[in-house]
Amino acid sequence: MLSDKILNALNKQVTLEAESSQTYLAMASWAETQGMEGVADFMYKHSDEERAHMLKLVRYINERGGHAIICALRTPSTSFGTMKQMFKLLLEHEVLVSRSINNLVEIALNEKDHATHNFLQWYVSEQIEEEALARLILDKINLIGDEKGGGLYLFDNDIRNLGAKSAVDKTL
Ligand code: OFO
Repeated sequence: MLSDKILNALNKQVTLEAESSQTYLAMASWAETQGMEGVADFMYKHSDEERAHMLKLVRYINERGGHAIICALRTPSTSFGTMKQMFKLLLEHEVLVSRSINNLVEIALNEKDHATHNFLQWYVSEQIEEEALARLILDKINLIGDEKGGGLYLFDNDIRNLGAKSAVDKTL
């Protein structure tokens, strides 16, 4: 059985992962309208991944005798300025998610819920990867400089491959 404290915290994480998926879907759609097909592909995949993170939590909560609650979500922005601004937002969001996961781990420890603590380790590793990937992308954007012309075209292609590569990595 899950304690009320753990159940509430896990349900908050369900909403946060769903909001991540929704936000990244909005970013994908915006990038597509900017002609950035590689970035759009990458963000569509990223949005799917966040939905998978949410589902994993939903299934775990119910398996442990709790009730996973599906809530209404905040409406994400419709445009994101420049690619650099968009990926900066993405990194900030991932840092926020990491903080939330760390907080959950702490609650699980305080409640002596070792099963949940063990379950959350997957999210701890995932957050290391997600933050590193967002930082890598920002480094690439900084290398382009003014975000105009050929550099942006190459960046778009590069990100598409990065998405494909990270999807392969995750099956290993
Ligand atoms: Fe679910 O890892 Fe990103 O937010």
